Formats: sequence, C-alpha cells, structure tokens
Amino acid sequence: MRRLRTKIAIVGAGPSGLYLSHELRGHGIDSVMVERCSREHLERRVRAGLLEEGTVRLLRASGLGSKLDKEGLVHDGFQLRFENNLHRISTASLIGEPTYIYGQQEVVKDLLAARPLDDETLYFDAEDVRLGGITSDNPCVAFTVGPDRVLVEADFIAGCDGYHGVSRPSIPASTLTFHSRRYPFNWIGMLVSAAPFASELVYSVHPGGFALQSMRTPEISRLYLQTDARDELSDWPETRIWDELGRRLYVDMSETRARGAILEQVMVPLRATVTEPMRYGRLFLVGDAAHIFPPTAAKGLNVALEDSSALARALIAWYDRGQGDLLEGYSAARLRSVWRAQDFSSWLTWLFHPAADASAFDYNLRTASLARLAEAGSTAVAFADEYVGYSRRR
Ligand code: RFL
Ligand code: PHB
Repeated sequence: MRRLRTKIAIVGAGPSGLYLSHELRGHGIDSVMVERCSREHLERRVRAGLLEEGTVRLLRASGLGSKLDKEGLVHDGFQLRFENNLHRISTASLIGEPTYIYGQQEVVKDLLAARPLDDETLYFDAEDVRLGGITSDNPCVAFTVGPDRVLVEADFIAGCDGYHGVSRPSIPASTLTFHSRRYPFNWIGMLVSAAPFASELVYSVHPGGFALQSMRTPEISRLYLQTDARDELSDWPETRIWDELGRRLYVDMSETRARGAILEQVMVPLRATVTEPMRYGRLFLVGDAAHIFPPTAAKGLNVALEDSSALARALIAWYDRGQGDLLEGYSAARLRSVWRAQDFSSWLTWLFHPAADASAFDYNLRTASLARLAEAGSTAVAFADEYVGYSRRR
C-alpha cells in the first residue's frame, strides 16, 4: 500500500472537483484527486453548455477566461416559441446580463490544461475507491490504480463524484435526508454536426411536447426533445426524431443536408435530488454528488461551480486565518441557493413540458403564462434574473 498525505482529498475530477483543486492550488493548499474515468473520457464527455454570468466571472477570476472569452458565444437573449409565434427574450435588455455558450468539456479541458505538467496529484482510472474515518480528524480515501493500492490521508474530503459516486453512499443514510423527484418526462439530447438554424437558443413549447435548439459552436448544434418518461432510445428511430424536431421547432428538417450527422445521442431522465445536509464529519458534498437538477434551466454545472467556489473560500479561511465559520456554514448557505435553483428549474420544467394528457384548460393556462413572459414586463424581468443566475450579485 502506497501512503500519501495531503490537506484535501478530492473524489471525482468533473468540473466541481477540478475547479476546487484549481482554486486551492492558487492559494497554496495542496490536494490529491482521484477519478474513476480516463482523462480522454472526461475531455470528450458532452454535457452542459450554458454558463451563467456568475460562472463566467468565477472562471475569469481564476485565470481560466482566455479560451472562454475567445471561443465562448455570448448570447444577449433567446427565442421562446409557443402557439406558433416566436418571441425574443433579451436578458441583456431586461437585466443587463447575457448568458454564454461554452461546452462543459471545454471547461474541463481548460482546468486540466491549467494543471502543472508534472502533476502527480491527479489519479485517473482509479478502481475500488473507498472513504474512511469521515468522522475522525484523520479521514482518508483508498483506491487502486494499476497494480497499486493507494491510501490518501487528509484533513478533509471533498465528495465531487457526481450522482453515481461513492461519497454520498459513504454517509450513514440515517443522518441524511435525500429528496428526490422524477419528472414524468425524458429528453433525447443530440449533438449534431450542423450549424444551428438560429443563432440563439430556441425554446419551443409545442402541443406535441417541448424542444430546444442549442449549440456548442457555430458549426455544432445541440438539440433536445421531450419524450415520455417510459420511452427508450429504441422507441425513437432517427427519422422519428427529425420529424418531431422539425414539427416542434417549426423548421424544415426533411432535407438530410439540413440535419447533419448525429455525433452523440442520449436519453436523459428529468429528475431532481437534494441531499441535506451537504456535510458529514469531515466530508463535504459538492455539485452533482449533492444535487441534480432537471436540465431545463441549465442550472447543474453553474450551481456545482458555485459549491466549489464556496468550499474553496471556506477552506482558504480555515487554513489562512484559522476561521471555521464558513466551513460550519457551508451546507446551510449552499442549500439556500440549491433550493432556489430547484424552485426555478421545477417551475420552468412544468411550464415548458405539456403532459400527454393535458386538458384544454391546462393548455390555455400554459399559454397565458408564456404570454406573460413574452411581454417584457416585471414577470420577464424576474424570469431573466433567475435564468441568468441570481448568485452573480453576491
Ligand atoms: P460530474 O460532472 O458528474 O463529475 C463527477 C466525476 O466523478 C467521477 N466519479 C468518481 N471518481 C472516483 N471514484 C468514484 N467512485 C467516482 N464516481 C464518479 C466521475 O467519473 C466524474 O468525472 O459532477 P460535477 O463535477 O459536480 O459537475 C456537475 C455537472 O456535470 C452537471 O451538473 C451538468 O452537466 C448538468 N447539466 C447542465 N448544467 C448546466 O449548468 N448547464 C447546462 O446547460 C446543462 N446541460 C446538464 C445539461 C446535464 C445533462 N445530462 C447528461 C445529465 C445537459 C445534459 C444532457
Ligand atoms: C445545452 O446547451 O445543453 C442547454 C442549454 C440551455 C438549457 C439546457 C441545456 O436550458
């Protein structure tokens, strides 16, 4: 067994783990990271794409803004389509803030590129990762890489290992409240090698279901389609997907040329989870390990990076000034933001997704709510504030 000693053991090298480690390194606090997947897999994994103003500010302040500012797309607003009318919602005019399109895997690549070349503190392809001593002063993480079993002893553990990780299940269930909601919808998500048909995001609420046109670059589109929660990808042959996207987005997708090649396709169940509290002993839960959002309002990555930033600040206060109040308050403070983002995500999910058995009454209520949003009055201002992310003001 190889033994290592560090200040913070970080489980999971997704955006939240990598960002935490980056911030700590910038303040001279050492950490060791352990990741189940390979570096290549992390750099290729297509997930989030919409960054809030607050997230972009965090990344810039951490020296990670240069590629983002060159390649990221700045969107002053988006299109909202319902009742076959297109409405533009300009967050820039409503609240003076844009949103940004920049793929999660680009954020991950930037964070990996910012690490030292001779980095020996990040272990990829780790197996059998286990946490120990969480309620003691000497917590540890053990794992296997190649032929070696490694034991990392630390002052604290950051559980940044996502929804399927080991950190949350390492906490006795009796000490946690695990809230979970499954929405009765899935999304099919597709990455397509074709220019987006509109330069801004198009959210379309069609009687047949919701569809979203997003993008990753000016040449790569990201398309989403609401399906029933019981559907599987095998229920959706390619022609059915294109027909339905065309119908719901009101664009002609009949030309194969207009469609582009599908680079990636996933079925995403819409669900929400929140784990309370986000701390147990010397283990702190961060990002998707603590909470999942339905993707509708694009909150997951943004809230995950806010968690990392808050934990980094708390650990810096602890090591630099011996102050423990931010660590003590981490869970309660983050849960306030998490529930606020859940509230907005839940509201938007119900607003955008007509149920298959919706009555005419439901349909008209939905249309009235959407119309209020499109009016650029106080409802639209409040909406834009939550969509762009209220955390940027702190
Ligand atoms: P991640 O990215 O899941 O990273 C966790 C890492 O931990 C590793 N791991 C382990 N490592 C060691 N030992 C173990 N036992 C481990 N188990 C797991 C994993 O391999 C992984 O590398 O969590 P993190 O860092 O908290 O980041 C969260 C975000 O990834 C997530 O919230 C977003 O992708 C959600 N999301 C979106 N968020 C946005 O803010 N804007 C968006 O536009 C947006 N769109 C989306 C999304 C998520 C989607 N899917 C696929 C659920 C669109 C989609 C389709
Ligand atoms: C995305 O590009 O993945 C995306 C954008 C906006 C959303 C959800 C997902 O609301």
